[in-house]
This record gives sequence, structure tokens and C-alpha cells, in this order.
Amino acid sequence: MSNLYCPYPKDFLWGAATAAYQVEGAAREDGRGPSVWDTFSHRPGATAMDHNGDVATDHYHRYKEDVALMKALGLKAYRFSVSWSRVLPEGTGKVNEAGIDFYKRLTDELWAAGIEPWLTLFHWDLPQALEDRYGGWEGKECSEAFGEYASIIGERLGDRVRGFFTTNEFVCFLDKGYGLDPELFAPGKYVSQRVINQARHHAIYGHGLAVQALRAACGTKVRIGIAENLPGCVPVRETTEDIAAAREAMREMSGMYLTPIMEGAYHPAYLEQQGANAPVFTDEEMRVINSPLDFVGLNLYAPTYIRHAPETARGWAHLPCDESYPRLTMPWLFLGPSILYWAPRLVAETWKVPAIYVTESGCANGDRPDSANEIWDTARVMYLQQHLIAGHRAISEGYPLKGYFVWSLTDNFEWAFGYTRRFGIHYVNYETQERTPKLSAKFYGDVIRRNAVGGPLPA
Ligand code: GBH
Repeated sequence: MSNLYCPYPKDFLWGAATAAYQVEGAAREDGRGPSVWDTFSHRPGATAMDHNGDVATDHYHRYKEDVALMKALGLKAYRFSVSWSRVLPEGTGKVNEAGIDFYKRLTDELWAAGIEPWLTLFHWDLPQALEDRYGGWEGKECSEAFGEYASIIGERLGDRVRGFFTTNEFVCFLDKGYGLDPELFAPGKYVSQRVINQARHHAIYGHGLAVQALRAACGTKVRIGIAENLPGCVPVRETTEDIAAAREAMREMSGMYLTPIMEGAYHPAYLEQQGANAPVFTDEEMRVINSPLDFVGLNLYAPTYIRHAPETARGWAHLPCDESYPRLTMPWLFLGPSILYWAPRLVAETWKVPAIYVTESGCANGDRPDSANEIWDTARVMYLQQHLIAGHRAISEGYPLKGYFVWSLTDNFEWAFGYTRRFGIHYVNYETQERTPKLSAKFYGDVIRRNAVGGPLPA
């Protein structure tokens, strides 16, 4: 039997990720305006135990301590998001300089620690002012506002940032927040399918405007891409037919998001299924949506199993995970590490992208400190290890996987689940805000030092 040894390329980018509303706190400080998540989380009964992000992990004040945690792990990159309403309290118009200053302090601290800042423009916390004025993404004005915001961030912070992600996970702030799951996602409203489809269009158009604005402000000094949770399609068998089926399923299931972004056209099956509800768009908008990206970022958590199905019209079928399928501590968090191989492979084969980053990967589990205040999160270690073995396979077969951001640096505000779910590799005691590395942080630090899963630890 051979020993486990999965070496990663020399320049592989080991990172960790967070998002503004989940960690920053300081919700009413230094001129920040409210976002739809402030409104939603203050709606009685909307979140577990009525938790909200007013304080969160107080990252706004404790960012130096958090950067020190990253440095101790040997992290090469930190993915954080900017709170749009901290920088533009009204969504557009006057810039709140105190907001910009926070991100300058944070990025200075990161560079001083030798860690590259990677910035997400939008991780669900739409300024409430834009929800009020335009119905959020229902209005095309919101796309334009996003473009203006991107240009401000590009101009003010572009020289301090290595990479940009425009949006994080369309499904969660559109489909879910607009009627599919409005109990769990802001803004928590019900609109018609036609309106959802048009809002989807405005969001991908906003993404395209943001790419162009960042390019105009920063040129080729920064890398520009997106962080998307496309369905992580996995063929049930490694046969030519099942693999082709998984590839086509991924493209069709992404037919309203990543497919038009990469191809400049909606998947025909999407337009056909939506019929009279299909979005209205122009050729020029589709060209903007298709603006070239330097990389694609994928948030990968759980597999979507696909089989070849010659008996169906589209030729593939989705096999849902049943109640006996192993999962971690979220309803949708089925364990399927091979997505770290299949998603990069299928994306690279379908769209010829120059680089792929895993922009989120991680899990929630029980995490209880023992009497010595140690957290032995063996399930998370198993989760990370197995995913990184699969990522190694993707690289060794030549797929352009360039980096990995674990979700998340610390426990944080897990949206509608409040503080009742913990995704961090560092434990946060919410009474004291004390951070403690879990076993998984030690595991991840070892991976970074070895630049490998398994094998000897360097002296
Ligand atoms: C990430 O979303 C978020 O970017 C991050 O902010 C969050 O903290 C983290 O996950 C953990 O939840 O309900 O079966 O239709 C990724 C998780 C994947 C959650 C898609 C919603 C919908 C699956 N999302 N999922 S389902």
C-alpha cells in the first residue's frame, strides 16, 4: 500500500474566505448604511434565535487579530467582501470615506503579513436604499449602480488588491431571496417567475458592467473573475456517457448564470422552459455579460449526481441524495469530495478558462470546546482532506486549478441559521470574541507548510 502524498504546485494559492455581513459587525458605525440583510435579520422570527450581524465576529475592530491568525497558518491569500452600504450608504452617490478607510487598513495589514487580498464586491448585502428605490435587482438601475460601485472600488482599492470577484452565488440573493426560499434569504420577498428571470438578467448584466469597470480602473494589474456556486455535477460512473451527461447537465443547470456569462447567450433549454416568462434583453447586454474573465471561482460544497439517461429527451438525469446519504450539519451539505475534481474538470472542458479557483469549500459540524478549550473537529478535517485529495487529482490531470479558499476563516453569522452553525477553522466564543484554532486549522496549516496533503512535514 502506498502512502498518502498529494503534492500541490509551488505557486498554489492557499486561502481562506469570509463575507462582510457575516463577520464585520459595526453595523451602525462610521457612516455605514443598512443592507437588505440588516433589515431581514431584524425581522422577528426571520433568523435562528433572532440572531443578526450587528456585532458578528467584530472583524471590523479585530481585523488585526484575524490577520495574525491567517499569518500563523501561513495563508497566502484572504478572500473578504466589501460591504457596499459601508462604502455607499445610499447605494450610489456620495462615498463614505470612513468605509473606504477600513478596507485600506485591512489590505495594508494583509500585505504586511505577506497575504494577498482578494476582494468580493457583492456577497448578498445589497444596500437597503437600492431595494427601496428599484426593488433591488428587479430594476436595471441596480445593474448600473453595481457598475458604478465597482468603478469606485477599482479606483480606490485596485492598487492594493490582487484579485476581484464580482458577485457571490446568484441563486442565494435572487432565486432564494425572491421567492424560492424567502424564509431563509434576504430580502425575503415573493415575486413572479417572470420578475425573477428579469432580476437574474440584471444581476449578470451588473456582473458584466462590474468586470468592465474594474478593467477600466485597474487594467491587467489585477485578476478579475466571479465566485459562483454552479451545480457541482458528478457523473455516477466514470464512463464516457455519464461524463458527457454531467458536462451537459452542468451547462444546462447553469443556463441562466454561468453559461451566459461564459458564452454570451442563455442556454436554449432555459429560454424554452421559461417561455413567456423568459427575460427581455438586448445583444449589447449579452456582449457585456460575456466580458472576458481572468478566472472562474467556484464555491463547492455538495455534489449533484448525474447519470446518462438515453430514455429522456435531454439525455441526462439528476439523482437526488436521499435521507440515507451522509451529510454534515446543514440540510443541503451532502458529502461528495469528488466535486473538487469534477467541477474544475467539467468547467475547464466546457469553457476553456485560463484559471479556476475554489472560492469556498468547507462544512459545519458540532464543534464543542473540551475542558482544555480544544476543538477536535475531526469531521471537518476529514472533509478538507478528502476534498484536497480530489483537487490534487484535477491538477495532476492538467486542469487549471490555481487556488483554494477554505470557508471559513472563523465561525461567523451563518445567515438565517444565525450563530447556530459553525463553518470556521477557528472557533469563536461569542461571549468574549475569543478565537481558538480548531484541529482543522492545524490540519490546514500543515497542508500549507507541506504544500501537500500527506507526506513529511518540513523541519
Ligand atoms: C455559501 O453558500 C455562502 O457563500 C456563505 O456565505 C455561507 O456561509 C456558506 O455557504 C455556508 O452556508 O437549498 O439544496 O437548493 C454555499 C451554500 C449552496 C447554500 C446552495 C444554499 C442551496 C442548496 N449554498 N444552497 S438547496
